[in-house]
Amino acid sequence: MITLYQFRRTWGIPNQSQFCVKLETFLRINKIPYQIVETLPLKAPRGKLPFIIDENNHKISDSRLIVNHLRLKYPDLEQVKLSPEQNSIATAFQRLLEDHLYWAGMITRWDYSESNWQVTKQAIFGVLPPIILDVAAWIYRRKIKSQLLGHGMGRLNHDEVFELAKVDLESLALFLGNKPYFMGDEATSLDASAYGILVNILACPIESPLKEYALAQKNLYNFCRRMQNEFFPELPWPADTK
Ligand SMILES: N[C@@H](CCC(=O)N[C@@H](CS)C(=O)NCC(=O)O)C(=O)O
Repeated sequence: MITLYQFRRTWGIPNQSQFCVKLETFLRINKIPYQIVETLPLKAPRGKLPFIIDENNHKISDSRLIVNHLRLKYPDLEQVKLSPEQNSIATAFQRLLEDHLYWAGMITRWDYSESNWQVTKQAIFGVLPPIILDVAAWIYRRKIKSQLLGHGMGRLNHDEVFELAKVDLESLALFLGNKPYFMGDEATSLDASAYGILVNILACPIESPLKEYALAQKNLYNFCRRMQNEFFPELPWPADTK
């Protein structure tokens, strides 16, 4: 059985890591059995979560490469067989989500406000003893801020970040429209990715104009709630529990 290494569950959503939600959702869409080991990225092969150890004891990291590996291994994965054109659209949206909107979300957690940072700090490092917690969180925050500068998103002011991210959200909302899933009637890896990034913006306790704008896109909100109810029925939708 596949072993999935990821952060512990938090906030009533599958994971506070967008990519861990993505991969676990992909496994569930495709009904691939797995077991979870909770860990921190320090122990990950590329210093990032998630990663897996497969049935043959191969360690594979990066959700994109893990998905590719699983697709080769199980050729019948995902109920939907997309056309080449649909595939190219799905790839472009996946990149928008994972390589652009994701970073705007990271700004809200690590840089935007002190209160968001405190919530983030507890969610990630709360498993550590108090003295180690503060030091680890300080070192990590510096590391993530330098990643934000490296990506370029961290060189913009917050208003500029949110303006750009709003266009991402608008594009996603327009493309989803009234469809149940992004590519039609059945869930694909794009839905796993979209749910992973979006649920971590609109259903977690990180307050910002980005969250407000995402919540205002009703179809994106309903999409996330539907995905969670369908693929993580054991986790009641956070907004319904208030
Ligand atoms: N491209 C990677 C991204 C994974 C990633 O960024 N994971 C974050 C958590 S959401 C992480 O572990 N970051 C730790 C770090 O950068 O030090 C994937 O698709 O798996």
